[in-house]
Amino acid sequence: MPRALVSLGGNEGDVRATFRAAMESLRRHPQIDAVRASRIYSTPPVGDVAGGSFLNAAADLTTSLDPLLLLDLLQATEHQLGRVRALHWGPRTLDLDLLAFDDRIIDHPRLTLPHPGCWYRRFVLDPLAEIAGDFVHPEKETTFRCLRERLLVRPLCVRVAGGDDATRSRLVADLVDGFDTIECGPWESVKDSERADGEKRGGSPGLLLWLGPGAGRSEFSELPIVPRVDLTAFPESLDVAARYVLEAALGEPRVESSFDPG
Ligand code: A4P
Ligand code: MG
Repeated sequence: MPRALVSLGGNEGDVRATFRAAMESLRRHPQIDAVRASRIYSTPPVGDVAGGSFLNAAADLTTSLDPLLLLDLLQATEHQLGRVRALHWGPRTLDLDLLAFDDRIIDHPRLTLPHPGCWYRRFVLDPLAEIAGDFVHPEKETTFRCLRERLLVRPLCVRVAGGDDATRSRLVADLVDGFDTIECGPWESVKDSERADGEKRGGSPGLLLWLGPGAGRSEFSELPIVPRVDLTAFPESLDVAARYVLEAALGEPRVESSFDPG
């Protein structure tokens, strides 16, 4: 049976009880089997309107549902457990994201797989690595365990590519000012030998932020696959998107509790 990975997040109400109810409802579904849950983590909120700190967890399951039907079920579960979609990225009782479904790559108006943020967000990766560390991210072609470990290096090496010289320099300066656990510079300044060596070692830099152009994407496709993030795909401005990516990659989750089977 196909294997699916799901993330749980929430920062409103009794989130532990909501997570428990969500897990019970997944376990009860006749087309879902073998649900394993991670521990629950307390995580710093990412995003300016996200609200207070979050609890996050992950689930690893097998299912005979197809990906869109599983998404329908996750959304129905969010709804039953009190989720109101008032504000994009706003505070929520429960967010259930489908992170991956076997090795499927899907670009559908309702479903992007793998979930675009799943490989650099510590609030997703820490719980996930605990229960599905060996699962291979189908685009990055490396395991979730490795994707998490790459982000633990301090200072984290961040490179900025694309855009014009002025935008790139301004963003580098802002990020150096805003984050004291990174080492940041333009990608273009990295020597070819250093790049080749880094790629051989599994992909230095830790993160490679792409500023565009958004159309055509030929230069983006030449960047190393593991660390690259296309900031033009975010609805926010480039500097806000960069800040969100770094907050998500650097924010340290803390184990809060074991999943209480209820
Ligand atoms: N959608 C597309 N692909 C997927 C997928 N793989 N899984 C569509 C789930 N949904 C997917 O989602 C918006 C639309 O995405 C849906 O209509 C669905 O068809 P949503 O759940 O309604 O809205 P959202 O959750 O506000 O937006 P989004 O983009 O999913 O936000 P994220 O990525 O979930 O981030 N900080 C901490 N510490 N912990 C968190 O959990 N979460 C967020 C929200 C921000 N900050 C956080 C956390
Ligand atoms: Mg969501």
